[in-house]
Amino acid sequence: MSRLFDLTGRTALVTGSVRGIGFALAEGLATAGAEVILNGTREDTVNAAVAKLAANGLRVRGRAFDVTDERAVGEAFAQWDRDNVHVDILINNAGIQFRKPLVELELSDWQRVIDTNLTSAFIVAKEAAQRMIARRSGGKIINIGSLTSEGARATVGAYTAAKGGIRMLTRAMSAEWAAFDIQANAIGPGYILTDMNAPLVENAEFDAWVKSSNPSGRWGKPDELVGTAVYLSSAASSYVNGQIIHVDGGWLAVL
Ligand code: GCO
Repeated sequence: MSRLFDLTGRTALVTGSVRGIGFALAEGLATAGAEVILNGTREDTVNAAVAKLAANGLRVRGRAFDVTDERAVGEAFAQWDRDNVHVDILINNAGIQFRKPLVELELSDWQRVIDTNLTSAFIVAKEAAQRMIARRSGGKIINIGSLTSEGARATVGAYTAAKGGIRMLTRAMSAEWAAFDIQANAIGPGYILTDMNAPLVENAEFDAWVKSSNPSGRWGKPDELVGTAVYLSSAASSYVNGQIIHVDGGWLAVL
């Protein structure tokens, strides 16, 4: 049974993995046996995250690049081609949040959120899938969605549009890539204790809303997403495609 979830011999790229959910997923996949490539926009924070996991004996490497920059993404994959490093598992986790009512939102801020949270998933997955198809190796693509992939919250309109797009882009990926034994799925985190959400946790009213809106009565922790990520990265999900698995304490299951 354990072989079913064993990622030994696989290489995983986790975008936006120097902290928070991405870092937890990188650590979890490495613990499950994968060699993991960490990513962020800054070399110093990527190196620090790599050092932290390597100190625990995990097989990790890092590369700093902007996932919204098509050229930088192409250069990263070209370098891995030269190094004979093949991405078998891609977790499109990179994302930002920008909270402002739509009527006040600058187009530049809208575009930045869409580029980082949605377009980057296309850019990076395209490079990865091209190689998976050419190698005839199959592969795993896991996009990070959200509660806002299913429902909207006021003041996070760009994020909601992007995460709704992630839900449907995941289905589009499975429509085109399942025939090549590439399983594309998504994980929808609930409200998770991360730096991005710190302002919300510290807001007593919002904190109470989160706790009263899901039957678990609490915020989730980044490492509570690891099991689903390992499942979707492993042979255990070889016939699962185009799905979004919500890890939300039951939020979306109840009235
Ligand atoms: C917000 C939060 C949300 C959560 C998450 C919920 O401002 O509402 O940042 O976006 O982080 O996406 O699934």
